[in-house]
Amino acid sequence: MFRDALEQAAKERQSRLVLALDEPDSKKAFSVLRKTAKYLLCVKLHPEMPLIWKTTHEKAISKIKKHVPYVILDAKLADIGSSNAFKSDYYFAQGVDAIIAHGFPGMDSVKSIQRDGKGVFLLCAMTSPGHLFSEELAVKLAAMGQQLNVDGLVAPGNQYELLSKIHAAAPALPIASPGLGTQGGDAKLAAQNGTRYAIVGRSILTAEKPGIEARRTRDAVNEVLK
Ligand code: O7E
Repeated sequence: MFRDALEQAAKERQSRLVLALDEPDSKKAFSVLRKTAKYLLCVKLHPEMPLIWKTTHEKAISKIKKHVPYVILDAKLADIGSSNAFKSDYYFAQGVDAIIAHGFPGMDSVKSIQRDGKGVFLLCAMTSPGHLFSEELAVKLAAMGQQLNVDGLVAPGNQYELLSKIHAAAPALPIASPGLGTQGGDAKLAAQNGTRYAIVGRSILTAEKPGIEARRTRDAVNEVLK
């Protein structure tokens, strides 16, 4: 499973840090990637980013993979099964290793993204203020993820109580968390509450020394999870 490959890579690279490559200037984006790659596990990419960089998905993904082993696509797929299926077919064919999906359209929609050797992360709640994911819904989504045996969950690294409830609802699944740094979450506290992979964008992308910031975040997570 992709889940096992990611965990193996985390051990080999001694990093559980996922860079959210949310930089519209491709030169800047790849400069940060070069400076931080040795501290990263992998990259999370929005599907629009290659278009913003005026390139193709295939080219952008293969360029990123010169630095890190995996690209997780933050497509947040939330459609009926047949549409989720053709979207994920396309993205996996471009070199994407895993896709992030919403669970509220139901189990069949998520199932239609699952492929041998490719990953699916299920989003259980969001980091944004005023989000509409109640604790009840978040826990239900986590249980759905466990039932579907997805590769991991996405849960907010800036809401520790909700994060730990999501973790308790699906203890077998690794959690990837955004919401760290700029959105107020602390990597070490998040890791203590269930985060296994830290997703970080702006606090690294805008740092004067992105390598130092990436190393600091990587070390904070590694202090909790060896
Ligand atoms: O705040 P930053 O700059 O560290 O970036 C966080 C990234 O995580 C950014 O790409 C944003 O789109 C994403 N994200 C959240 O910030 N909050 C969420 O609840 C969910 C995501 C996300 O990545 O969803 C799938 C993992």
